[in-house]
Amino acid sequence: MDKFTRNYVDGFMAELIAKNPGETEFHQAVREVVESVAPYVTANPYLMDLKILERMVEPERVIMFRVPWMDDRGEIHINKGYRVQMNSSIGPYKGGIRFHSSVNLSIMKFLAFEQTFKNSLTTLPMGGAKGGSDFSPRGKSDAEVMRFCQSFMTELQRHIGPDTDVPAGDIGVGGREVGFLFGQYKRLRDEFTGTLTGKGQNWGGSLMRPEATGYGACYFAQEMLATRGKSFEGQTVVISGAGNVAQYAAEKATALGAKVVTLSDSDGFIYDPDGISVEKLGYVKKLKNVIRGRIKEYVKEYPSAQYFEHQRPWGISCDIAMPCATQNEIDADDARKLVDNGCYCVAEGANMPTTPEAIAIFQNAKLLYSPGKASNAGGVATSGLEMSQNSMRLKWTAEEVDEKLHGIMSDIHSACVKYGTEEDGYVNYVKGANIAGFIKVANSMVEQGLV
Ligand code: NDP
Ligand code: 2IT
Repeated sequence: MDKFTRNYVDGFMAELIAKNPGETEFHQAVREVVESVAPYVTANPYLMDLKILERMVEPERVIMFRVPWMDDRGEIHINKGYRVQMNSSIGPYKGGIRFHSSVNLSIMKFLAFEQTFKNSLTTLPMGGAKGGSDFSPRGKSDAEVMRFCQSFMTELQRHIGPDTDVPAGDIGVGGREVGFLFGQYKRLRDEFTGTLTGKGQNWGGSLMRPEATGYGACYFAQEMLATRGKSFEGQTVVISGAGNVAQYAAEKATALGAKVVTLSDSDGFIYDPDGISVEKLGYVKKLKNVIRGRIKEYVKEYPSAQYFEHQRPWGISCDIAMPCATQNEIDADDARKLVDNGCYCVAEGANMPTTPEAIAIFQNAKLLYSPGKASNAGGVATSGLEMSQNSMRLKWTAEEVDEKLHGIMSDIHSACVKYGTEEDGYVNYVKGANIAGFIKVANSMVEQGLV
């Protein structure tokens, strides 16, 4: 990076931090993008004159609201509700809703910012947004979750709509929560539209949407592996998380011939050296989605596996790692362990799971490393396909959706190669994804004037 561009990045980041104090995850996400796109911006000075990057980091709208609800014992609780509508230059706002105790404005803004570039990469017309609450569904009854979702939607419904903003799931928001949210939306607005995605199969949901993020991450990894003449066949895969993304990443990796040996939750991880077979994964799905239990129960069912309390799985030797739980779950020590143990491919299912220091370790070691905004885009892409089906009032077959998903992941990979290939031939997928995602949004903003 030349000196002028370096100064531009440093000045930009200093101003961002001063204007958004304490929002560390947001700073981290912005820095990653700005480092990638700054050479393009300084080479096209009209983008600087028009303050495109400055506009991109200021959300078009932030909605924050009170979510009061009553638990089963009659006690009242107050949670915070958020919707960050980051950028609508290429389509209606689109992005998931997260219910987790850690949710705060910084996390909402980082996720909405990432979503803007991810959605641009999908090639579909979707802007960027994210929402959520510091409510944790963990340990709550179905009735409590329903009352919470109804209260949350009572406020959110005035800010969303099929051509305005279309939420979906994320951590803590799956089929059950989308159902309760949709029911309340429909009741208050008196309209049956595709305003949420990830809906049930009987009421507008797309086939393959539950599978899409995990499957898409594997399709993306397949493309990366192919650049080195490799495939999933016979490879050992370490996966974190045990939720929606992790389950379907494990399912597809296994179907493609790999052996998946770990899954985790926020309490610890399980290591099954024999591999988590289709049958064992069926047990995990029931455990997590129906019984809503903890991953440690796996070792009671399958005693040849081990449970490691309060640890992450990155010390287990593998060929391919797929972080599918949460942000900053791979730090520099974890990255060193992965590299030292022979891991050569990291495909992110989660959003920003790797710290900047860990990314540098992967890239210096020339690993195949893809950022979430590229490799987990299959989820929101299939949400986009659900929106299309809802608008047309028809339903595509699973094969049709899967084929489109596959094509989109392959196109995202090509875009990363186009913009991210370095002089020595190494594909910097971070750079590629950021520049490819940025150009489309930036050009759209230029064309739409100062708004
Ligand atoms: P789920 O709620 O279904 O699963 C989340 C999993 O991650 C759980 O096993 C959970 O464990 C674990 N987890 C959550 N928070 C933490 C934490 N702070 N530390 C350790 N483990 C944690 O969510 P998803 O599978 O939908 O989401 C996983 C990741 O993928 C997130 O980063 C999300 O943003 C991203 N993503 C999701 C998409 C989707 O379509 N759902 C699309 C694209 C990205 P526990 O039960 O203990 O909380
Ligand atoms: O981070 C993500 O891309 C999601 N949680 C999915 C968003 C969506 O609208 O399907």
